[in-house]
Amino acid sequence: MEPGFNYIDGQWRAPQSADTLPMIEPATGRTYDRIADSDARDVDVAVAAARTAFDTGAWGRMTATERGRVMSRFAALIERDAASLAAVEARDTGKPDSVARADITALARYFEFYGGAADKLHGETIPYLDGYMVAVVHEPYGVTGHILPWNYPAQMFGRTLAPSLAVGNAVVLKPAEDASASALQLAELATEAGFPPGAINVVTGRGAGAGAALASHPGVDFMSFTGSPQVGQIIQKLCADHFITCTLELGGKSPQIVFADADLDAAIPVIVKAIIQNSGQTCSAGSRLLVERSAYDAVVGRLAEAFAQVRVGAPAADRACGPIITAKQQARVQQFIDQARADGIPVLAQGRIDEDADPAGFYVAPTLFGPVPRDNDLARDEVFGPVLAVLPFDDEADALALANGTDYGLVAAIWTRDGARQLRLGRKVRAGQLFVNCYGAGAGIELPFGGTGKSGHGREKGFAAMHDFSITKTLVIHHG
Ligand code: TXE
Repeated sequence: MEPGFNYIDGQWRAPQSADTLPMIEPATGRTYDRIADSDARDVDVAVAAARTAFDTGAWGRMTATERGRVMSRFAALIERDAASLAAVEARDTGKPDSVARADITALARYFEFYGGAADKLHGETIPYLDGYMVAVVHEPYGVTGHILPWNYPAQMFGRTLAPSLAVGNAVVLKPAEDASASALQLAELATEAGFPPGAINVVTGRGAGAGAALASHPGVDFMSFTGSPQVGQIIQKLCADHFITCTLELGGKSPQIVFADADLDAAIPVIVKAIIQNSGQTCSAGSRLLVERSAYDAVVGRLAEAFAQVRVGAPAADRACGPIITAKQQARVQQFIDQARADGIPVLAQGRIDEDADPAGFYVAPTLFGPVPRDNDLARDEVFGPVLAVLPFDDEADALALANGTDYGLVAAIWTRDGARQLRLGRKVRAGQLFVNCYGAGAGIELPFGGTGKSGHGREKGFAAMHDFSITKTLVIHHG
């Protein structure tokens, strides 16, 4: 890996400008290297390389089966290098070591799944007029642009690049400036796996620079963006300027609804994990807990006990939570906690930061608040940290109104033994994924994932992502 360089056309390329950005270790606050702060000229070179790979290069000439084989080889190389990739990821993001390792397994799984799926995106024929044959086929766009966040850099590399590559597109990736290390290492490894030059290009830099240049580039045919709603709107407007569409994955304020008849032994550990996982920096974090009033005391009592056990520490300490990604995000999360306290919302429990954690690291104590007033920011806004808001509800109608009472709609869960209620409510809660008596239920690479409203649009994962990354073409042949 060559920090300070971009990976374009199968080789390390010096950026046009000498500007760089620091790579900072969240666990210590120390700068350990620098990446290029690329500009529009670097994006131009990367898009041109991708275009050539698609139009006339080896990538565009490969059959779907051959593409799939390259992707499967890449999955195997990721597993071979898993230890070093996980170490890169843990240092760059602050993730606990075992979590970083699990992320690399998920990344390999994306390439395994989509490698196998590459030659299975079948079309269909449609009975039509006499003397006509109609075939519906799925074709690649050409060049897809990808702007990624910092919370799951390696996993997101798989989640958004693999389905696009499987369809046959060539890709240009702008990773988050706060966590670009694994993307650079992976781009080089992809060449070893057999991806031809230009199939995968990585350009580092700030969002307003390289990111905006990518989304507005006339040579990009489709954009995939994961990040904040504010920037999602910018991306959508930039795409509209050159008549392309985009997938937006913008986070959420996902509710878990717990009824009095729920199996609390099963629910409590899952509820805790859903908010502390990746220190709450997860788009699908279960950040709102809606509890039937009659069970409120029992639920928060058990939850508080579990929350108080949560430990926070450096990656090598392998606690449940690591640090927050940057000083800026740490301040944002802490501000939510301080404001909620100032608003008089009771703190039900807090996790504990290891005493030997570096004081210069970006640590936040996981915090459980309740009851949170319905109109408080904590009940509606995405904190993106290990902060859980508990709200009581009166009955099923009230639970539904609360669940659907934010601008988001990404994920939700219902905890109840009542089968009819599971179905009734499950169909009405606004969410792209709805869980019953579970949450997350594994990595779920096979399962379509995405949001509605402020959570964005388009679907990632499963075959749904391959459809998003392809154009449906209808061939109408008159054979007489
Ligand atoms: O996101 P940004 P930030 C949410 C979460 C978090 C908040 C802010 O609530 O607290 O967003 O995080 C690129 N043109 N999520 O500030 O700025 C940027 O370089 C083009 C939820 O880090 O949206 C990075 O690569 N690109 C989310 C990416 O956008 C631009 C994950 C995300 O950064 C750009 C992350 C521009 N003008 C944050 N400005 C999730 N859905 O999981 C920035 N970028």
